[in-house]
Amino acid sequence: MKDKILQYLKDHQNDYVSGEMLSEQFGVTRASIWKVMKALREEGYVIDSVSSKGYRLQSSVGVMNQEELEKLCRDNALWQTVYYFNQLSSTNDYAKEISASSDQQAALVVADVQTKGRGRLGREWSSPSKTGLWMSLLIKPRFDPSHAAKLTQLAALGVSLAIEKMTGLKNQIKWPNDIHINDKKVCGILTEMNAELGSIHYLIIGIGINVNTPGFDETLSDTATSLMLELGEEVDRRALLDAVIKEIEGLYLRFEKTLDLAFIQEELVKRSSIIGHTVRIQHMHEIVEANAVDIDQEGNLIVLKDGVPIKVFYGEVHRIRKVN
Ligand code: BT5
Repeated sequence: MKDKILQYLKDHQNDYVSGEMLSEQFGVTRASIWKVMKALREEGYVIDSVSSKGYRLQSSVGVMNQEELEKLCRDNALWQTVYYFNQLSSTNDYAKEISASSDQQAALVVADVQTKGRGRLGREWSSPSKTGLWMSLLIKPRFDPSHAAKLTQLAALGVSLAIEKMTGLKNQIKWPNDIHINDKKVCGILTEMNAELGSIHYLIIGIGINVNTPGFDETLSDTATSLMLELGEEVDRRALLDAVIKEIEGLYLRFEKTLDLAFIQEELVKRSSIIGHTVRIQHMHEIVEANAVDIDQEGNLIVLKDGVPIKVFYGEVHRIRKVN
């Protein structure tokens, strides 16, 4: 019934509709109508109510629910199917679940809050309610698994561009999977896949963006930031979600043709927070200190160690100092 009443309000957005009329139209009590209005307001719809006139839908800007997200993704080239939840343990885990049963080639999973948001290597990802974008892009590509890591670079650039276009905030990509603003992390990306030799069963790009997070606890306050903290005003999460998907989609469709990152290599280097710096890279138990000089067409980080170039595929990177 809620959906029907919402549709009615949308169809009559220029008029007030009385509670009495709605209760007759939908065959429910006035108290039920009041409850529906309360629920819609909790979802973020702005509904004006005037005692002598009734209710009027003023705005749906920023509302995140199944219906609004379906509308948003209807015309997407790839990610048209949406699964929206108030709460999930992890959008990546849910994307994994549906990957087995669904024969869809691509799907988007979004949750308002994650109770077990994950970073790389099982680290915790703080995903408080309604303040961030916690989303996963599921895709079943036909290319070889060796290309998969490039998608993290592709997604990082997509997020970086979307943030800049929507908010004007300058941001940097910290290879391989973070977006930083003023040296603090605003977004993390977790790409996971299930594959066998020569073929990918599914690939999931999990993206977490701190959008309207008002502050962080002491474990994160020195290293994390949100768009709202940087901008000084709230950002429309739904519009940002839309921008992120459209950017990534555009990049992905170009990437599919050549399966290399030559077309974005320059941009990745330009936006990198570590190129031109001495960095410490940790991968498994190995720690290397070297100068980060480039990102290649495969999305690998190229560092110079004692003048010898080394290709880095994966790892934890800490920036130490600028190379003179
Ligand atoms: C990441 O891992 O940065 C990948 C994060 C991916 C999160 C998305 S949300 C949607 C999807 N579903 C999931 O379950 N995950 C994905 P990593 O590079 O390992 O960084 C993790 C570290 O970032 C933690 O150990 C903390 O230090 C820090 N951290 C945790 N939550 C944060 C937050 N909200 N903002 C900034 N830093 C955070």
